[in-house]
Amino acid sequence: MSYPNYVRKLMEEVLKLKERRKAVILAHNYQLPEVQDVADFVGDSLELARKALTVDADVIVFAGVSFMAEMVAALNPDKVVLHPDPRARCLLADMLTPEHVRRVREESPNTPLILYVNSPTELKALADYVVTSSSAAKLVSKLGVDEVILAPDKNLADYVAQVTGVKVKALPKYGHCPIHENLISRYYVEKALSKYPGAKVIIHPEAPRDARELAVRVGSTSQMLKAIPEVGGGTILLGTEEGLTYRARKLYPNLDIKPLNPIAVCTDMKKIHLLNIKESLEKLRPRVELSRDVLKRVKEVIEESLRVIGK
Ligand code: CIZ
Repeated sequence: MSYPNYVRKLMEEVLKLKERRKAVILAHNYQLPEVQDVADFVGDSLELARKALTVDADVIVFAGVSFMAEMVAALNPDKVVLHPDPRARCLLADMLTPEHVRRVREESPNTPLILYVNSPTELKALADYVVTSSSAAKLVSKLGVDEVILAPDKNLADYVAQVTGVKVKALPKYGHCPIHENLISRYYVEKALSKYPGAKVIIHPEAPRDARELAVRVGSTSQMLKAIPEVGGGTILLGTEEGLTYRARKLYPNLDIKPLNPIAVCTDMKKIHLLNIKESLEKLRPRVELSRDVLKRVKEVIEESLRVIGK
């Protein structure tokens, strides 16, 4: 991508500072193109948290929303994890409250409580398992139970129930990502298909069922990227936050890849940009600071979840 001079200069400054600080930058698939381009690794939250385990650096700058930076901190307790703007939160994660968890534990003490990674870190510490959109169905199948509780995304809960045949209770009943619920809805899928007849839709499981029905593949951002060369050419429409399209076009420059809805923009993801990344590298602030006990418990829950999933 060719950037204006102002952006190019900032990119160079960030890269120099990164070297001086011996830091790595991890960027989520939904980040701005220029942030993806200065990052050492780009991926989904789990890929990035695992990548952090293998990097030879004392400082990690996390470009994404807060629960993701906290997951990296939980899995890497000895590293300094910087989150350039802690106001970059997740509306879906914030739909789950301690009261929801307390009540469901009282009402259904023996039903496994599974938290989607898009959830508050303190509440992950109270869950039985933590999943991503790529691992949710696999974990539920492997548990071998008739019923689970999945929080906080009702669409992911519905998708997991559809794929596994297990009863999946959504907690809370209304939890959703406003970008996927409203802007990757059936209306926008039909609108895109009328503009690009015959295009193949690859969609995220946070989208509602009636939108998913029009897709050839459903998956997490990393699964969507993998599916692109497998769906048979022609125009491919990515039904998720628009940032994934930049990554996809970089990976597959010869394919015709478009965002299903170009206005599906997560403004929280876009709160991270070159200026605040540069500032955080200069000041080594803001750091992810959560109680050691919470981070330790979250690490245990994530490790147990990975053990069950069998990776
Ligand atoms: O786990 C992630 O990174 C999220 C929130 C979505 C995805 O599918 O990658």
